[in-house]
Amino acid sequence: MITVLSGGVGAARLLRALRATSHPPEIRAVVNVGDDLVLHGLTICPDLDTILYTLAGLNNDQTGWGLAGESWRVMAELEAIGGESWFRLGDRDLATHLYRTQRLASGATKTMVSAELASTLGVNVTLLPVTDDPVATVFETAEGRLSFQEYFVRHHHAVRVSGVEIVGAASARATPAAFSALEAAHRIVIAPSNPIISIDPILQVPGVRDAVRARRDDVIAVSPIIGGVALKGPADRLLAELGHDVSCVGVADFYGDLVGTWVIDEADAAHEATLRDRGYDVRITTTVMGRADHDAALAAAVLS
Ligand code: FO1
Repeated sequence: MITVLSGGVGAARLLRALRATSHPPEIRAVVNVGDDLVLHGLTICPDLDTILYTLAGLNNDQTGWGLAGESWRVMAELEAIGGESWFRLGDRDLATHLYRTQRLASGATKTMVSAELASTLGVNVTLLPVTDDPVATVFETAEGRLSFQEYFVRHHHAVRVSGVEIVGAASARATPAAFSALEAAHRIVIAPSNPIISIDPILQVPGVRDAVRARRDDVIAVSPIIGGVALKGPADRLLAELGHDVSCVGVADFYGDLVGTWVIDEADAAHEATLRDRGYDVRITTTVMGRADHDAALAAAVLS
């Protein structure tokens, strides 16, 4: 059994690649919930849903979020009557948020709802929100304090960030299922998700960082930075704005002693020696996913 610390798109694609191998192991994903929001009274969990839709084969691969072949009639009506429409919820996607919100109101946890949705959609990867308690990633920016989705969607992650706070993390409790996924895994994988705003909110939940560090020799991380840039999203800019080196070495330094082995892209082969000097084992392969042969090569590097 392997456990993958997961954010959104990068994690979803890695999980899909791992599951597509000829003898896939049992896979559990411990998922970030710092992006979650309540909008129109609905609880929306973008990273959980991106993984859910991707593994169900229903995702929109162009945007990286939401469902393929979506329609937008509710949003158009909402816009027409002056409602908040900057965060786009497709008609079919809305069903997920309605279902989750109703189940939470009747006493279910996010963990339970994730299992229900995964089962309904035939997803055979166990999706585990790291915590069922509320946590929220907040940005200190030139425009003031912004919630995750205000920064990410409303401002197109184009404002300068001077700090990131995971509100609620210190008092959140990791779920027993998340802890046991970390303890029981024969390998823990850190997905090529944004280290600062996807993986760190998982690690900041008390006990999680220690649980990962305790397994360091079995922790393998895939760099989300390739040749000094992030394939998607603001990871490169955030690393620079918060004083980190924008390279696979900068990401390695950010995680420090949590990781035993780094998987880096062929474009970063020149960094291998530096990573080995820092005490890491290193595997070099293509890390750009989306093509079957690339996915298979990356999955093999992670699982071998
Ligand atoms: N991202 C956007 O750029 N614009 C949107 O309107 C948007 C809506 C949305 C609705 C549901 C959902 O699950 C995700 C959505 N995302 C949207 C993606 C999301 O903002 C981010 O990609 C993740 O939070 C980062 O991992």
